[in-house]
Amino acid sequence: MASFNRRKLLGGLVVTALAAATGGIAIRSFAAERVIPIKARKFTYEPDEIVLKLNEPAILEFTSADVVMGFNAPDFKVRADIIPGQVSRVHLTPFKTGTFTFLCDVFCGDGHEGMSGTLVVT
Ligand SMILES: [Cu+2]
Repeated sequence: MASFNRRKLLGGLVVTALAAATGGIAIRSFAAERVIPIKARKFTYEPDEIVLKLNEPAILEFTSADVVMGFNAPDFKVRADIIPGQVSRVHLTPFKTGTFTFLCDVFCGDGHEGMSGTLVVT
């Protein structure tokens, strides 16, 4: 009887420790992800310069002011469709520093070719 109670107690401790560990990780990653709202409109992004920190997770939150647009940052192999009435989220943890170009990769009208922005990772 005594050994049974002991096992039960230990089992309970393991479960509690696991819950605390996973809960802790979830809270930390949530807090660390900086959310950056970006509005796309013909033929620009607002802001058109995004500054991120190396190895710091960020969520880019895109909305469109008019038509369907795209976001493509080839240096980090991330892209998204930006659809009016929706929020498009791109998770990006920059793994290199520098100044990079992102661009619209969905034809959105005359001026589309020049629709780009700058991603600065410090
Ligand atoms: Cu475009």
